[in-house]
Amino acid sequence: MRVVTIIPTYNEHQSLPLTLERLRAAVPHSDVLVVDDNSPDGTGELADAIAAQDTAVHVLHRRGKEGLGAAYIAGFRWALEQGYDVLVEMDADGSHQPEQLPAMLDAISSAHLVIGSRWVPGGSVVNWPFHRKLLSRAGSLYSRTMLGLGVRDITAGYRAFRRETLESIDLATVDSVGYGFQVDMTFRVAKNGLRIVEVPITFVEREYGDSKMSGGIVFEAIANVTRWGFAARFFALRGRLTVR
Ligand SMILES: Nc1nc2c(ncn2[C@@H]2O[C@H](COP(=O)(O)OP(=O)(O)OP(=O)(O)O)[C@@H](O)[C@H]2O)c(=O)[nH]1
Ligand SMILES: [Mg+2]
Repeated sequence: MRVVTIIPTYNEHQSLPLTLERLRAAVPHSDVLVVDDNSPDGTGELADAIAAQDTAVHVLHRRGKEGLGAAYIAGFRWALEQGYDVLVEMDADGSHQPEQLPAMLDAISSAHLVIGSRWVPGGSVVNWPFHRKLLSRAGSLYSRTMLGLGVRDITAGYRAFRRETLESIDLATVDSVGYGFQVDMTFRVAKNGLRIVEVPITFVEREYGDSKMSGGIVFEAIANVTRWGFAARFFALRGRLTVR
């Protein structure tokens, strides 16, 4: 099983080296792809320097900041072309602990998508204020209800996909930017009738650097989920009417 861990970065020069060091120690058989959006703080150059010392580390440079979703789509395309069997998503900021990846990789042998989940028994969040926890849980609950999915942590960004799962999705039509991207991908995997498994993780809030979370990202997610939810109901209804 050839595994690659894709790490999108924007201004993560303090966090990235620590995350890479931990990842290479915890899961030495996983290659790494850093997808940098031309970070002004030099994260891209730093990633190049690390890649020059370690042949398992690769770097994809993009022209400018286009959001998490676009960075992942570019990373997926690269990794599929390179023939990887399992594609992992991981944040650079230390929130997703590399030491918990082996448990997720164990689970991918019997699932199409594994989600590292904060909101299943055994999962947790360290150092988040009450309002962030509430926003995350409420966002998951709303998305789950609107989209009719059983997933508890639908916005989670720590994931492992089998290559067939991504091949079953038309990546060219995925244009969500922030958390909406994670919800969008989950919904598409579920609609394709594939198996999603949640593995508990301990999510640790970043120590260094700034969050890229914004009101716009939250709004995009809520608006999209509402639209998708109503569209799914409309098509289901129309399907029933046609049958009659
Ligand atoms: N390439 C690229 N990476 C991004 C972009 N936006 C965010 N990222 C990266 O995606 C990961 C998650 O972003 P974060 O800013 O940590 O978002 P978050 O986890 O919702 O927020 P906090 O953890 O509270 O800071 C990090 O590795 C970021 O550097 C982007 O536009 N392009
Ligand atoms: Mg983060």
